[in-house]
Amino acid sequence: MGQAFARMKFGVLAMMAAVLTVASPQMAIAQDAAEADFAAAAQVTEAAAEAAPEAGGYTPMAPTPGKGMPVHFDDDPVQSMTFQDQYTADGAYALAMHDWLLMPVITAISLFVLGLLFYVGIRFNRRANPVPSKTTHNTLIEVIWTIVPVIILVVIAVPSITLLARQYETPPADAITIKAVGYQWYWGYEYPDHDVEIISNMLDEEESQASGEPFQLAVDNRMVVPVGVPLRIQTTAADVIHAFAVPSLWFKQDAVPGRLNERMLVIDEPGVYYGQCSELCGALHGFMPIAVEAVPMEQFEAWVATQGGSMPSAEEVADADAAEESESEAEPAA
Ligand SMILES: [Cu+2]
Repeated sequence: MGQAFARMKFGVLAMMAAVLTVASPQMAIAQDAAEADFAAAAQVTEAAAEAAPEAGGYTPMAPTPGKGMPVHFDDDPVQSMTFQDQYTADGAYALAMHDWLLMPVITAISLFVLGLLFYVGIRFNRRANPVPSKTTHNTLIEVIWTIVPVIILVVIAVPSITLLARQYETPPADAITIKAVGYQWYWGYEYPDHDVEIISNMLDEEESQASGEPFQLAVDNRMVVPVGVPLRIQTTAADVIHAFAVPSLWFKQDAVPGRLNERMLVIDEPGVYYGQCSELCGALHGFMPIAVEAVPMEQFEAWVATQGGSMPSAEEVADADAAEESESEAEPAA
């Protein structure tokens, strides 16, 4: 029995190792990307942008193929089945946790249990083992199968709770506020600090092809934000529940009528990041995409100017800081 157990352990370990090396780490929903040739179309857009720069120094950024958008199975089968590349610190943390902790643990446990099933079926069937053992207790095995799962759960819980806490981090007082409002069936973006309000509708197939963007993700007016600084993203809705979700920014938050949800977002690098409404909200739920364009601060200022808004003055920012401080001072008394 001891020998057989040792042999089985070796077999299971070898199988685990084999599968771990081949296993594709991720399974996620692959969205159907547009069929247009992004690369060619993007070049056209860039050329057009260079030829006719808009007043104020802002020109819409051409999306980078494969960045901030789903990848088609035909282009890259593996990438099309995984999470999108991440462009926020939280996203990178979560993706690493998935790739290097959760998938290996899940794979190992599944293979271990599968191996045990095979072992029992082969070694202890009626023919191979006509006189079954009457063992009812084995203290050592019982201690192991209690302690090992506890250790596995603790090992998962620590980074998991860390990630949860990071996602609840409150934005600093000087974060730029953007309120995303879900409507049936489009998004509105309000910038209360800048007096800007835009409405964002999906482009139709010809329009998105012309602008070199993926159809059903491209919009007429993007949510333009500065890169590398904290953003206070607030979500709400005007009619039914929507959800503001951008996979490559690790951001998904319900937009609920009569309620203001808030989460901090810091985007690592400039780019166009696409998302979709992610709460069934009616007939055109699938046709209210989100496009976030992260640009350097000067570009953002130029964009605000083209929208007829203005950057908040130094006093306004100081006022916001002071208000926040007095609020946090008042809190313990209340
Ligand atoms: Cu919706």
